[in-house]
Amino acid sequence: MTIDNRPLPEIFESFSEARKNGFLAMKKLKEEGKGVVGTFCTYTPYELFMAAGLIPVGLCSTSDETIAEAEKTLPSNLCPLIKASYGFAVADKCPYMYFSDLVVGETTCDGKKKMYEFLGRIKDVHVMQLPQTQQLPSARSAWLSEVHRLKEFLEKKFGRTITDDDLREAIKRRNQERASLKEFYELSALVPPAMTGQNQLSFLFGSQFKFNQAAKLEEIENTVKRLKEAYAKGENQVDKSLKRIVITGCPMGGVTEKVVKVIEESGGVVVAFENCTGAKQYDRQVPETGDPWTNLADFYLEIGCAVMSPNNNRFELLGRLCKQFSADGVIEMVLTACQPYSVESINIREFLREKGVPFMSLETDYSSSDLELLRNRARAFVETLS
Ligand code: BJ8
Repeated sequence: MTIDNRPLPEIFESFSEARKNGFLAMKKLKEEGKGVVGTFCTYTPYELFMAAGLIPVGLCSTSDETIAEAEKTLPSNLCPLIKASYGFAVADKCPYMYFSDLVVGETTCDGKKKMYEFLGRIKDVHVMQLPQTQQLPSARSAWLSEVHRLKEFLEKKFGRTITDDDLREAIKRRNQERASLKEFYELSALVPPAMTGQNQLSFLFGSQFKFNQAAKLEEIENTVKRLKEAYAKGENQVDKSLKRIVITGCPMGGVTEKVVKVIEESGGVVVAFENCTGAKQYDRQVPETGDPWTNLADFYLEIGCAVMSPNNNRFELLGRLCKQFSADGVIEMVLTACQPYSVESINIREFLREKGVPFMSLETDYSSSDLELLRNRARAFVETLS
């Protein structure tokens, strides 16, 4: 491992700028003849692309720049994530979408799955049929056959063969990355946490736009080491008196970092992200023994997203994070018009009430017009935490 001597703020900067800086790296990879697959969701079995020697990249857009363009086709009362994602594709403003040879989506919420039908008019789109429950054996076998269907599709489209050993190797590599990112964010379980929530979020979000996997792993491990050293020397910048907040709800990144910012300007510090930007992706490992196809399919089906009914796994993870990160409170971010998360919010409130953890749900979109409202609500919530 090489020693990374850059100061910590610079390392964080390298991850927060990763989405922008990754454009050039992606262009180079394309020039080298690599195949690129754009994805939208945590249910996408990432390891399959790695096993096929393809480059996966997240496409979910996180700004309102192209929403007006999307609304020429899609209804305006859709969630901003769906509209922005489609808008960037149709306006040809997302280089990652431009470079993607294929887009893989899943039938998660209704808005997203119907959006893929329109996206299919301008890109090659493969949609995996995701069951909406984890509890039935028929759901497991249906999802496993969807994983096999994707394998066959990739083999045909890219002219590759994906063997069991290729998949085993990819599972191993992705597990290593998950473990190192988990070790990174678990440094915020310390009291005080080893980093701010803004730094944690931009690091986790940025990590998906670093395409050299070995170099990325080394960079994450170096950062963990540097953070531990700084913490041991008492160089930590986070005040012990700040109220510790766990975030739950819809995925974050880009413009929705505003939620973390207002919390951290109001006497709080975000210690953990239960959502798809954080623990939901990195908390567990795909088993490395046994049939790799079944292991992969089962692992992804178990993701605790509100599109599942019932969604016990979200509650299990959230309860565990509250304990591990000594949460003073939980704040949920629900994107406007997201039905799965806004309805499930009622159950989350009841669940946390039983545990004695204060809870607040914030609804927001990709604009900055509600910044003052968010700030006032965050301040009022943090003040109530004892
Ligand atoms: S696994 S959270 S990435 S579906 S916010 S588009 S649910 S209306 S993003 Fe998600 Fe996969 Fe679940 Fe994660 Fe629909 Fe809601 Fe919009 Fe959403």
